[in-house]
Amino acid sequence: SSRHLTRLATVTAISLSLSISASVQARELSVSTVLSDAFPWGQAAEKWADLVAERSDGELTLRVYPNSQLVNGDQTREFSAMRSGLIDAAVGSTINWSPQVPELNLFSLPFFMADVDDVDSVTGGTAGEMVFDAIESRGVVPLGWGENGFRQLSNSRGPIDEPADLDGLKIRVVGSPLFQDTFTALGANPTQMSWTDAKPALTTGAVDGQENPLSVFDVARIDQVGQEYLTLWNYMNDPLIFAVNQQVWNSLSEEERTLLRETAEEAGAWEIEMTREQEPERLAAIKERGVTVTELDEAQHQAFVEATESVHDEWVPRIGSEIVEAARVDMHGE
Ligand code: X2X
Repeated sequence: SSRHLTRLATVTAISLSLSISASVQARELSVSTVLSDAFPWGQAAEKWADLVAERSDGELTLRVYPNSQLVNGDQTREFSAMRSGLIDAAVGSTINWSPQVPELNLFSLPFFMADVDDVDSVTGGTAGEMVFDAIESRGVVPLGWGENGFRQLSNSRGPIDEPADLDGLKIRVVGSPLFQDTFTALGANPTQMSWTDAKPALTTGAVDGQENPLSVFDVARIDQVGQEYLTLWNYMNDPLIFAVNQQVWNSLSEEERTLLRETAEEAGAWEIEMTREQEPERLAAIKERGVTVTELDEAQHQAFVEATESVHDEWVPRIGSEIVEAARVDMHGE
């Protein structure tokens, strides 16, 4: 009957408008990462997305865009893109954001943090708070920490256990000026390039070496592009930071903010633990594939420390001596 049809139309209209308003309310945020979920880094972002989807009943979702694709492969533009709102959020490396947030160079100071206890003392201490304030003052809201890991040195030429071994070696470094200075101080010939360009450059032999955490070396099979020598020198740790654009943050409800922060902290803690737990197996796998692994004794370590002291002289003022001092106190006490 026509009455029946009218009712049907009304019901349809109501359910249509309900689903439209639901889809307007359900919000998807883009999350940028440099590495995919083949790596702990990408897995950290996916974990964050899973936790958010679960606990928001799908009302708020995160969509992860790996391989720096939202910044056309240029990872040093990730922070600017997040600040300007081109991307909503990111799980990013302190190295890649340091061109815009100089305080983040704290973590790249060579041989400043010796082990994971030092890292945790800094990220969980006063210096960590100061670093988060520095990020926030530049229009991005930091939520939690993750970890890419301690960065180790590999090359195709031979074992490296003293600075002289780096003499004239072409080393791919990330696009952050501090790394240029560190490898220049060591007598190497550093070349800045994105991760996207790094593997081809290693493959063709355009560069002799690179530096990255064990997880990256292992998953990306860096040994298969001729990097047969690996020096474990723990010269710096590369923390990851979960963060959101300020305007996006302001537009969220109090409940959504709490959800995003708690899930970022949880995903970060989960990824840090996993990354650290996996390192021994990764090292064993790398050795198994025939890579010559060099460890430094105390005197050899000291020679690298001394060779890079000029980098501290140059960079502590740019980072801010207050933050560097706070980090020292966080690690070693007053
Ligand atoms: O480019 C690198 O070496 C990487 C993947 O480790 C970073 O993004 C810092």
